[in-house]
Amino acid sequence: MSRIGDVERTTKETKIKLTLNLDGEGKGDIATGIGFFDHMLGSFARHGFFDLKVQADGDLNVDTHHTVEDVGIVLGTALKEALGDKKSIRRFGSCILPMDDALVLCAVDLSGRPYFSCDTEFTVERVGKLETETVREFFYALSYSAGMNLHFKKLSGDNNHHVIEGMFKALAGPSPTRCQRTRG
Ligand SMILES: [Mn+2]
Repeated sequence: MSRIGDVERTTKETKIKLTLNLDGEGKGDIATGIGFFDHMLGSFARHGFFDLKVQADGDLNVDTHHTVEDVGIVLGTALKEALGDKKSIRRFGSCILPMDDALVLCAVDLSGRPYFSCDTEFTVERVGKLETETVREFFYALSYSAGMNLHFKKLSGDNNHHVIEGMFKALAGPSPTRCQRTRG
């Protein structure tokens, strides 16, 4: 049984096509027009052993907000679709992920009830082209469209690139959203 979500979404602001295979090999094929965001989604795929394909064409002439938020909506929708009836998965997962100076906690419950809590702060306005305030928008959109309870806490860290990357890796990491089947 394949656990794949395949979603297309077009609005006035963005046109997004995304495929998520939960039982992949960690391959990312990602083009959002925002280099740092591609790097983050690639990390998420790699460390979650997901195959993730994203083609996003958004109104980057405005800013990165719509594109980042809408990729969150579409990724959450694809995750929900891929999980199907969620039979035999581990619902709960958590991870404390170190990334050099950054230490990030992520906890997930794939309960079907969306909730989002994010206790991370950033000290720069953007990393690369990505506005740091959109990081919160992305994970909020993801948690609500996937129907999951998602918590982040920054435990330490000064480098904004590392903190954000720590969030994406922690969500992918050891158990959250790996959505492993239980064995035996
Ligand atoms: Mn990096």
